[in-house]
Amino acid sequence: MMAAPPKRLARRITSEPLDIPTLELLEKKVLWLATWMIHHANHVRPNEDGLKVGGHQASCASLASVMTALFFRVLRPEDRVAVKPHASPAFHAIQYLFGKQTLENLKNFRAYGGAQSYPSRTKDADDVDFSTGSVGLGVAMTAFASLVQDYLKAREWMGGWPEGRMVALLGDAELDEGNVFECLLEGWKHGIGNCWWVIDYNRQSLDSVVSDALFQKHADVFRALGWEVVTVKYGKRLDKAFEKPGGEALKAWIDECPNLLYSALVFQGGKAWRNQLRADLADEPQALEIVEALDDRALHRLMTNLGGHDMESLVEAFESAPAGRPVCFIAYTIKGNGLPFQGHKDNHAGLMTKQQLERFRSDNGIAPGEEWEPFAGVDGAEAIAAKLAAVPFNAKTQRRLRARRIDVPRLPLPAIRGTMSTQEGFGKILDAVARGGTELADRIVTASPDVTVSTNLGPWVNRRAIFSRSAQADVFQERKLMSAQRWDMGPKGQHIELGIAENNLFLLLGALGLAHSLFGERLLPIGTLYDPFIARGLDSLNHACYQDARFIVVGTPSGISLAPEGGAHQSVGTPLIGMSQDGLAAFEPSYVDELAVIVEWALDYIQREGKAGAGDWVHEREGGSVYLRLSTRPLDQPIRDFDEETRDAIIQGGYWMRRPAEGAGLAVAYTGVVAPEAATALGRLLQMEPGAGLLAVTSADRLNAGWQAAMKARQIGEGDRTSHVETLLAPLARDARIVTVLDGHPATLAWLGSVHGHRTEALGVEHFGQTGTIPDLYDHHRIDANSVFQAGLATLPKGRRR
Ligand SMILES: Cc1ncc(C[n+]2csc(CCOP(=O)(O)OP(=O)(O)O)c2C)c(N)n1
Ligand SMILES: [Mg+2]
Repeated sequence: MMAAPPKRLARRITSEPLDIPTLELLEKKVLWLATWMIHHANHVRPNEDGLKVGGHQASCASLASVMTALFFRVLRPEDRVAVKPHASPAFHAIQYLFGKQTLENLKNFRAYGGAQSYPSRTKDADDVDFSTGSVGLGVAMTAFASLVQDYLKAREWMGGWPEGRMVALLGDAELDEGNVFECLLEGWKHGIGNCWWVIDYNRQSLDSVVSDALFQKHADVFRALGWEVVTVKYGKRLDKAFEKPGGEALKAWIDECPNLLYSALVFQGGKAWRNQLRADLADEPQALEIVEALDDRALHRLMTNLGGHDMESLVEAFESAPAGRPVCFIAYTIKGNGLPFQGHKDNHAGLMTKQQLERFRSDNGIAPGEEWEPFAGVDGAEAIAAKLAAVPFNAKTQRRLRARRIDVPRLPLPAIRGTMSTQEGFGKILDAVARGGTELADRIVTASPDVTVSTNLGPWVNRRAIFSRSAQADVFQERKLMSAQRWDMGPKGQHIELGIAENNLFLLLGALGLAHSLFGERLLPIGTLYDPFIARGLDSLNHACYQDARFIVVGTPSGISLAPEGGAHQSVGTPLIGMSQDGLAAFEPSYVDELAVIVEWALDYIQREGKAGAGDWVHEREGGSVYLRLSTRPLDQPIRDFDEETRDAIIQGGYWMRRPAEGAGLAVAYTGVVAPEAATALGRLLQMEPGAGLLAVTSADRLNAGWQAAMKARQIGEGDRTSHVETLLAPLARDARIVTVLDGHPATLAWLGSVHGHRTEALGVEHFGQTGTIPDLYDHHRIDANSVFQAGLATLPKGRRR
């Protein structure tokens, strides 16, 4: 009989925490449900495509005790948790027991629309705080979420939402990811307050067993960086055994046992333990007495009684941990604990066979057909269900918060004399906002990985100061030493200065960009970095977007237009990253007035309720993050006032700088800093094609996305919408030619020819690493005015060339 998940009873925080026996019972249920969920997906559900479905029974088993202790007893609703990605089934099982996950989703684990393979904020229906999947990133997010909480607390902005612990449950192999240590350093610099990392120390990764002494090094690193380290190594049964005569020798044996040997013995069980211990402890008769007093089953139970599987030890460790400072728990665990492949070095993707599962089911006292029943085989199920409804973590129905929208007034255009670059313009726009004293200005937080000054955030920082939990004056200013930068630091500062690690910028933007949802307070995060180094933090950027975090990232300088700065700093592919990154609207304006329109829109766009999830392609996203690709190349700025239509066109991705005549045979389309080259070339081409047009593409990304969405909608008969780019290119003749150019990969704009089937010559940068002046490099890569002209000429029928 299939039963619904436990009914929700009246919610209140009980003063009586769940006792150890109840927790042990729940732990079994979590392990059973997680194991069964994976088994069902792989062996029971019809398989339509012949692919292995997968899932990680061993990794779930490793963390089942820790997760039970935390979710059912220790955690509070305000605590936010990043769960080890491949423990997703254990997480969904817990949510199911809480009544926050449906049976249907569990049955559809890893299937379309079902519970996700790795916990997902955006795709899962249950209460995921941080998405995980790419190991190491969810972990680091908790450190930055903790920093964000400190930032909000310093402003007394935490409203009615209590301060919580930012908790990561991580696999030990996640500590091989460098980004984890990058974030530890940053966390130390900022003195993060309330962060817990619980390491599932099963000494196994995907491929094998990890080196023995590594962990001592890790513990040292944590301590050196201000963390309290709590090791939960032995369970209570082992603790007791160690107190007996001979216990010390037994303890020494365990402590010295190499990881590989311990794993093998765990897998082999009682007899193997006995043989090994008889051989190794031959000189320790008292220790052997402890061993010989137990039968094989009891000996195995004792030798595998690690702290990470001992409910009492875990609860004790969690409940006696210090408050208000970061704590790292090293919980010794066994990968696959309690399952047939426990300890086996190859168990990472191992799945139990049907026979093994049958046996496990009957060992758990579950009758066939009652596999999904939350409390099958348990006496007093009603009473346990009632207790679950009163578990603190389950006490608030709504943990996903909302925040008020911050009004975005019209941004004034900075005073422009002569030439200016978009990067400089950006600094001036932000400076004007800082001066304005609006609520908008107060809610902006900036961050930069050691390129604050060189990306023009200096003026903003001078006005809005640097965030630090304690106040510190700028000594250079105090001593009246000449400096353009005034770097006051204090709790009210609005710029978070990071070390160079770009991963940290994106992880911080991710955490800042979730403040509305995690803490109920709206922040408007803006991060700057050199455009080429987006690649360094790309996985973290993707991770932030996947969580639907909201922020503006400014990549500057970009392309080859930083010329003498040299090849190692050039970015070629970032426009394509901007186009392909889901959840990120990419813009590359040429002029500062366009930029002002985009920044104003972006500050609102990052606040809009998104429509993440299925159907993204049909309905254009309503909100998301924004990427601005800017430049240090100064350009003559046009003097003009945009009408509303042009402002809207800039946001949709493009407008005509020179409108083509009806039936024109040629258009030049450009993006970003090569606007003057495109304009000069067009001037020459006009002699041959007087009706030719000049198209400014401010966002290839949005232009393309609008086109894709309109095409797909038409294909499935959802209206006859025409996209912006289709409208823009409509005046061109059927056989017109398009020349595209940008300081970036030519594929960014080459697709424009597909919109109405126009032959297109796409210019751009395909090669990396050449220094020189702008004329040298534009000529070298064929994006100078002459090259654009020649490309245009090449498209014209022979008789029309002059
Ligand atoms: C960035 C990244 N690289 C590789 C993987 C593939 N992968 C998934 S889990 C895993 C090993 C995990 O070991 P550990 O963190 O110790 O967890 P355990 O399974 O032992 O609980 C690997 C390599 C991944 N998910 N993310
Ligand atoms: Mg591991």
